[in-house]
Amino acid sequence: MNKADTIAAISTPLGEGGIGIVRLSGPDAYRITLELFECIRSTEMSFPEPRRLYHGYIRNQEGLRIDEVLTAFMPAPHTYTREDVVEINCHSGIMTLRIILKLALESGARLAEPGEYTKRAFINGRIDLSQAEAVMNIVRARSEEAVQVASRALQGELTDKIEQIRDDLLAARAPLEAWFDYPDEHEEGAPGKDQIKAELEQLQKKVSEILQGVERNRAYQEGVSVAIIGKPNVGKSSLLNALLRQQRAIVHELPGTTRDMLEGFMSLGGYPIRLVDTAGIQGTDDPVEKEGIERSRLAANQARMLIMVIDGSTPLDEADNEITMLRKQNQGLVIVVNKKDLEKRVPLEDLEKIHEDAEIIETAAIKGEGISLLEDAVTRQLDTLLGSNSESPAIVSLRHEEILTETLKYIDSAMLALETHPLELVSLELQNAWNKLGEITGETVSEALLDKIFSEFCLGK
Ligand SMILES: Nc1nc2c(ncn2[C@@H]2O[C@H](COP(=O)(O)OP(=O)(O)O)[C@@H](O)[C@H]2O)c(=O)[nH]1
Ligand SMILES: [Mg+2]
Repeated sequence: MNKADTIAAISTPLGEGGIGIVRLSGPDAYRITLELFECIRSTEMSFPEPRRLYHGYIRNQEGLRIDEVLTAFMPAPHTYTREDVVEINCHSGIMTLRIILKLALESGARLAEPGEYTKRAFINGRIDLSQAEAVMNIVRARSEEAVQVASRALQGELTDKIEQIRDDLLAARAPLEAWFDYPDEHEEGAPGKDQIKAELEQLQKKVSEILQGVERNRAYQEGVSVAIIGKPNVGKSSLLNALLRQQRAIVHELPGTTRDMLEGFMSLGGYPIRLVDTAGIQGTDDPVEKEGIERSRLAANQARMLIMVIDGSTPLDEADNEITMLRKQNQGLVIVVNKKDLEKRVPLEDLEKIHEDAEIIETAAIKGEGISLLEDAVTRQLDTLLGSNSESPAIVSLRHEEILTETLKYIDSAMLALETHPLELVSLELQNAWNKLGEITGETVSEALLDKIFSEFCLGK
């Protein structure tokens, strides 16, 4: 990346719409824009004043007016990239936007790489790397909670926590290093192991706490998958339809109607949920149905939690019990006793005895009864599974998780070294931890990794 470059890109989605924005950033942003822009009232001496919208036209090389626009000039350093930035608000038509971009490129701008504006914001010190990643997560968020999590990261919440821990790591190392360098000046002898041990324990605790928030935040960001399982004809597809409030799946009195998996998306308690309707699990000779059942098992295996449906109007049998066995350890479970509009043949007490930690809800899926109770139960299960520890800062990326896990390993090694090795090794492990953690904020990160991170951004961001 050449900082002397001026970059340009279309910063709004390409399509027909009210307004589309071509954004320029860099030392030539003003010059290039002024070559293209015919301002209607540019007679003022101070034109262009910072952060004012100017009404005018973009003209091509022949002087032909291409579009009527509003243009804002924002001088460095108080801009997104900390460089001179110009935003040209034009009519959002695919061709208008492309032509204006082309004119900017012909006047000397270079097409921005994906994420290059944000990368410049990072390189010019406006935000750190975790904040830059938060920008991407805001753009990609699929639920309100995901937006909030990312927004907290953008405001520097994670940065603050990480910097705190890095400071603590330095503080823990300082007496060790002082001792190595000037042992003569320390009449009282080597730093006390108990003191260091206490500090290391604190550090372990702080890093672990951040890691705890990981799964929950990831659920907000990427969603959780919930599989509806049960015997044929118990009302799984009806339940999917009732939850999605649309006739997504075919419901039929014939068993084996759902032969393949169907999925739908909904949001519960802020979690984006991928709801999977599966083929009823039962013994069969039909090869298509068999394949469907295999897929049901796979879906059940991959789901974060299960909604197991039972037909409340027929007594439980061996097949119901077998399906229960599909539940894995740590998998959430809500049992739905469906068809409550019919005479009840399944005593709830029996189910409660077998599934102590599951919630049991009665529904009449075809009438939409009990659905909101079911939604509450699913939300509660997810809250429990994912830990409602909202105190922990927003960790949303796998990258952060890996770094924190590595950091924890270094601190663990330091702890081990404290017992068995010379103190030099303790200090070395702490330094490793400090370096590792710096990769989150971007202080100790390689150019190649930066390129990789920013290349995942969308164009124009
Ligand atoms: N009475 C009654 N019938 C239901 C209810 N839910 C589903 N059914 C019926 O049960 C049959 C099977 O439903 P379906 O949703 O296809 O079950 P699936 O095979 O588990 O997906 C259909 O005839 C539905 O109309 C319910 O709550 N009450
Ligand atoms: Mg079905």
